[in-house]
Amino acid sequence: MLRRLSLAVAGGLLLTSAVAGCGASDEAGSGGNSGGGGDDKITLGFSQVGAESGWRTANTKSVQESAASAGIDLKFSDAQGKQENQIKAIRNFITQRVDVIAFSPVVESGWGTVLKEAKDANIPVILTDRAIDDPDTTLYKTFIGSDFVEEGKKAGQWLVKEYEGKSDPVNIVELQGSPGAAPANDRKSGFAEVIKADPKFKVVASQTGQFTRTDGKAVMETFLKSQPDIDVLYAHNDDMGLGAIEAIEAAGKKPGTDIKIITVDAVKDGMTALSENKINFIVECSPLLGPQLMDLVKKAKGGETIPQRVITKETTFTPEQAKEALPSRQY
Ligand code: GZL
Repeated sequence: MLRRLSLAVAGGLLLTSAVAGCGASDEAGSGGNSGGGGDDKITLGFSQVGAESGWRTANTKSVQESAASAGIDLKFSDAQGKQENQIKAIRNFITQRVDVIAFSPVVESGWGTVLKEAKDANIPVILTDRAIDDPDTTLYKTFIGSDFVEEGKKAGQWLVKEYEGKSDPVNIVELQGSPGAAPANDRKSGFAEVIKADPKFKVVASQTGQFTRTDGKAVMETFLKSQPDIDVLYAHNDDMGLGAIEAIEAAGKKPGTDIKIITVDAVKDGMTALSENKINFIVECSPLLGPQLMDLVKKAKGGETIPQRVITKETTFTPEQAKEALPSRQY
């Protein structure tokens, strides 16, 4: 995490999340030309984490639509949440001699060997959405994505402000993202760093909900049974928060009132719950990385120098702000 932070400071380039391109995506899983599609058409091999959340769906749409708009031949692979599938996909892309490889690493560790194979094959690699913890930063050209530690801090800062001047204990339960994933590790550490300043804040239970609604609901049900007094839920993404809301309501409690809820992402369903005061605060994490990713792919193919770190610009939302933003929300 520290390495990534130094990268962020060294090469940080603030990035405005752009509008995703339009037009039907040509998901080239069904063949497409091997290697460069035609003389000048760039072929991009992209390995996606899976389809675990609303954020992921929006991210996939942004990548596919932006590739189509940019005239880039996309070979898209869905890893279904498994690192071994991503490693297999990257090896396939190398065999197919794609021009550039991009992927969202499902976990932070275990990428050195396969990325060394891509480097030896002289195929540039771009990390998108999530980072890796390998110390060898020559294994990839750039990492484009959010600062997850900052997202966790923003969640903690809201909570500190919300309970300013109060001295009663504040019992927090935490739904973590998928084990080993950079957003799970960093959203947890950023949040903990902020709330440790005041001993009234206590995380009484913390467990993974795998970034999904189903698991978020199931884990919240166990929290409600095992924790006599829950004041706050901090969920690492909207989907787990939405699952937890179902469990909270089934237990006869009012989400957003009896239990305050903070989530991360700001996808449409989360923003709708926020506008209804079922969630109290959302930290945005933009999935619309497609347009910027395609620019970086073209630059990498052309051998241009690109910043080692491209940080996506994002904000936070209160219920009032969600009501204003919803009509024009793209995801
Ligand atoms: C964050 C992304 C996370 C989202 C989740 O950039 O990797 O994965 O916050 C998604 O919704 O599952």
